[in-house]
Amino acid sequence: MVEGQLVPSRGMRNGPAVRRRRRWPWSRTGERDIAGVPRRATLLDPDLQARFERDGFVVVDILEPETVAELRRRHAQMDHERRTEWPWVEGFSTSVYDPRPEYRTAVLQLMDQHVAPALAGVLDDHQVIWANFLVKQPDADSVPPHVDWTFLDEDTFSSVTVWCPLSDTTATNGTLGVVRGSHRRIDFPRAANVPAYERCERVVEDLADRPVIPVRAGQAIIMDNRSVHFSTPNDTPEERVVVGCVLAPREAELHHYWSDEDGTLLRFAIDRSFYLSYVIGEPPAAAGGVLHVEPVGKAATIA
Ligand SMILES: O=C(O)CCC(=O)C(=O)O
Repeated sequence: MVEGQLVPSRGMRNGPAVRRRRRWPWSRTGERDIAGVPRRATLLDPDLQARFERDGFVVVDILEPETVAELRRRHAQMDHERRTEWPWVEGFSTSVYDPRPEYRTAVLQLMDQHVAPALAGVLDDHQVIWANFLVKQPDADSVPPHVDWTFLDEDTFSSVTVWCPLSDTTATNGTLGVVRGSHRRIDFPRAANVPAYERCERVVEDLADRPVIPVRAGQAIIMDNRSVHFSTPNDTPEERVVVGCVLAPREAELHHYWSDEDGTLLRFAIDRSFYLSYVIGEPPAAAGGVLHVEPVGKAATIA
């Protein structure tokens, strides 16, 4: 299959996914982590899993047109007054940084209701842990190459971003691009308060294959969170709205990394409620949803 081609999901073609008997969860195509341990599989389809392991992303058709229309309608009805705008990317905003827990809960419920069921036929027993609308206003800037935070133990598991636009996206209105294979180079924890742009660029500077991926409304780029990615400017008069969820294997412990004042890198074990109330950018110690915390080294040398 070629990127951008439709890949029918089992959930879509055969009705709601039937919960299957648990089976050996490890990758059937054999990606191994740096220590040589096989990784837990992400996708149900072995061909897609092999492509995902090789490239760090796949493109899959996940949402029916009615679901896309419903998500557009619901998005238009919400009060996005306090979503975060980024001074370094003019015209780009993200809903998950909105400080209101009730707003974030409403977005998570929307994704649980409309996106998670579609993904149940594509991903191998995953849950949504981060639910986000990513918006590019007309004339918005590009988002420079970067890598997402670490959400779990990446020696064993992959977490994924599911980037699913609610209208067709191309290079002219802010589609996503990925540095192919970069996920195999990114082997360090990414803390929320330790910028890693330069380190990421350095680690992948010789990787020239950086496809800018056109995506139809309802298709999704499913991307390993270790992948370096970016998006193009929106040079059109239309707002670009994308569903951007992070999903993790259901059994995986969830992590959030933070560098404390003396530069110690802390690993917080959290539950799914953490990202509903945690004020992103504040020290996470007092946030709801923290299960325990452990120092794992010096941020400067690890992150
Ligand atoms: O939606 C976009 O334009 C970029 C999204 C992105 O890079 C991210 O969420 O990390």
